[in-house]
Amino acid sequence: MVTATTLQADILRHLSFTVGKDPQNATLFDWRMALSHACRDRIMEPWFAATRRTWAEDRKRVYYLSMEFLIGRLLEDATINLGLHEEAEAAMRALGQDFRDVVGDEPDAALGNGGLGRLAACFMESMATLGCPSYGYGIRYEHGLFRQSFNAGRQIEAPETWLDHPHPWEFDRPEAQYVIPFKGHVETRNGAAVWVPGESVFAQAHDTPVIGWQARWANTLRLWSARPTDPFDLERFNHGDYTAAAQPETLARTLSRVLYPDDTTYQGKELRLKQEYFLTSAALQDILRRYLQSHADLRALPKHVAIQMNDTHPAIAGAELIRLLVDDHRMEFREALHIAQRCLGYTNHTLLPEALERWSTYTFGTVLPRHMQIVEQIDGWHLEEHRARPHYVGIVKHHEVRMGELAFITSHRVNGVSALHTDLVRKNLFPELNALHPDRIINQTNGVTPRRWLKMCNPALSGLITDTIGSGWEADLDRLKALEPHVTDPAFLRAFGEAKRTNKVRLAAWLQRTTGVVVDPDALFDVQVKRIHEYKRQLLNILETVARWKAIRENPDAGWVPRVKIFAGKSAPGYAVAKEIIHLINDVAAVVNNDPVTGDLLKVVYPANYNVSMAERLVPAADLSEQISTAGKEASGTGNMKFMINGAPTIGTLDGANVEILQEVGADNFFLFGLTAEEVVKRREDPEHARHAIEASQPLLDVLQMIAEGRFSPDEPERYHQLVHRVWNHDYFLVASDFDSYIQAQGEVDRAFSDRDRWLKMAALNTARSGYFSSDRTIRGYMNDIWDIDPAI
Ligand code: 26V
Repeated sequence: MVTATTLQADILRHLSFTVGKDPQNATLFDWRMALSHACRDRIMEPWFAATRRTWAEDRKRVYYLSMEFLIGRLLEDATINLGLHEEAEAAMRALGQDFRDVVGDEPDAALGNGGLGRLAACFMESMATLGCPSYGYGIRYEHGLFRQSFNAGRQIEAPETWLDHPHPWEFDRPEAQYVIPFKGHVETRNGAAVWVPGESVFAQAHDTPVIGWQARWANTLRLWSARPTDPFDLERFNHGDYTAAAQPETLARTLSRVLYPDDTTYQGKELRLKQEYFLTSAALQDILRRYLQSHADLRALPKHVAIQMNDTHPAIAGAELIRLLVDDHRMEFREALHIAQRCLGYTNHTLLPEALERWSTYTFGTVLPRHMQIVEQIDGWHLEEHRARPHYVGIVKHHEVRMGELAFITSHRVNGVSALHTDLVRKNLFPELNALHPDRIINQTNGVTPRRWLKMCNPALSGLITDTIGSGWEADLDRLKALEPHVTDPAFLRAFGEAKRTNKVRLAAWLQRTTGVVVDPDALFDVQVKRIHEYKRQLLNILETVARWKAIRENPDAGWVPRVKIFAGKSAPGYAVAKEIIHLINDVAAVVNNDPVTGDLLKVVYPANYNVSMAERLVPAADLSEQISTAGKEASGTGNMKFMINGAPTIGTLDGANVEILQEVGADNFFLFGLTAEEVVKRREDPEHARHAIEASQPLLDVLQMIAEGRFSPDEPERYHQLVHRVWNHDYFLVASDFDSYIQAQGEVDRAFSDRDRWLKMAALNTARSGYFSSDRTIRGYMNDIWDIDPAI
């Protein structure tokens, strides 16, 4: 039994003996380290026990390969899953510290760009909760996603430095170290291929335990850092060539230095390919070493090992596993390929053509000469197996290696991340491969962990839920259904509204501290937070904001519902159009927020540096969830699920998992608008679609004119000429065509919100019907349909 008193003693012990500080002089950081170590101690026993059981029962393990893990903070999450949250709060209070300040001192581990990386983090937590023996494999980037600030409304990027201070959650594993070769050439010796690398680095492991709900199981997140194989070329140094002498160290230091911050356009950079191979090769060497510790026959590998590729970033895994089996273990190529296929699964996360990875055969063949041969061999084999296949199907085409095709052909399952997306993967992305392998593509709709995204981030609502239906929903989110009978109970609705208001008051105070803008907690909090991308259409939202501003000014006494428009998100540093949209939002905010006519009826806020921790503040305080991508473009979305769980109805298009959200919650509790994916394709056939839509909509004409005239950029009236020109002439994402439908849906939102009981009922039904979107359900799907693993608990 852990009580606040024993925990307090542990904290003080760690403060003295681990941190080396007297309580008299301890800083916030010192207290955080002491508390983190006291919690970490309690993870060790379940962690060792899970590992021991996996070995003893010779259980199959999942290896989740991902270039990104967007973890966020770990301390509070650990206290929640250890069942120590109240004790930790009490202990810190007794020690004269504010628990919120202490957990808030932890920097986010921002080792990811957005949805794909955050999904990997939710999956790790769900696998630990379900007792699915697994390892996450990733890169221990020294610098995660850049820090965003605004200068006169423009995005500025600064390096992120999460490892500046000691990171209490990881264990260095100097004994787990592998050589990762690159470049060089391939020789044939005794009929066998021998890769003679031109350079190499070591991959060294750092392990972070991942504790599941109620500490019943724990897994490992193993992140690799690069180190030089030869620290220093002494001979070159002695000859006076100082730069060349440091070369081995330079390669190693750059390899795991920084996360690529562009998740929108694939660029074909050699360093990125090296990072991908670095992760994949280290992981596979580690997997085979572990397997061979207790098994002799590599042919049984698929019975014991499932390897999941998170998008194509680790798609070299198929070729690498074949290389290890053939070159190091003397297996025949076809047998090796068959084993690789049965081990591997591939998850696709995007249909956007500009984000699909294809390496020039030159870059690929230079960095990975042996893999180039193996890829051609795989391609040749596949052609031979399917002689009837169209000639244009294949991995290597037009001097490019297509990583999607490589991943597909080397896997036994390929999955999309929502029902609609999977459909489009079948029809548009891999139609020929799907025809050849009709059972390979399956759906696994994304989910999010309810421990972090409800229990932890929304104590007000989770308290009410537990008071109403008891506990147990944390690990069985479908139980939220039991809330449904209560949504007609005025007392419950009042309590639901109070919980939301508590969160909104807290957010309002924070917004004032960070942005200086004062907002009314009783206004409708309308939230769009995610990476800035044209297809996500933050532009549509800000155009509606301008239209609303104009309409309020023209008729201030028309009984408007006060709104706070909240935007947050980063643009890829080189994505000029997205940066322009950020600038416009900030410019509109500056004008609107200072307008005495509209006053509290409309505010626009854009707190800088959106990350996991900011999402944990925004999501519980949202009234309305903006999920307004051009239909057919958002693979799934996971933010949409977080808002739904926390009782925010969606205004959205029929895109990604919105389709399933609508299905679960019902049309009365969802503000649907816009063209469908099929209509989008149709609409683009009219080359004048934007012009036609604009000319048919006076509000849109007015808004575009105001922006073009410099109403929001008086210091530089032409600032948005290009942006407006693009809406008129190159509106690929159909902002103009969906504008009127969006305005109408926003009007519906106003009407619904002004009827408080109606709104609260909608909000509560969103929570009650959100059970499907737990990542526990998603992981069960992967375990059944892809990994063939039974839970250990
Ligand atoms: C792509 C690239 C391209 C090359 C360089 C670096 C880089 C890094 C990340 C990506 C991933 C883009 C794909 C992605 O994040 N997809 C999102 O995945 C979510 C989880 O499945 C899903 O909810 C979102 O709808 C989808 O956009």
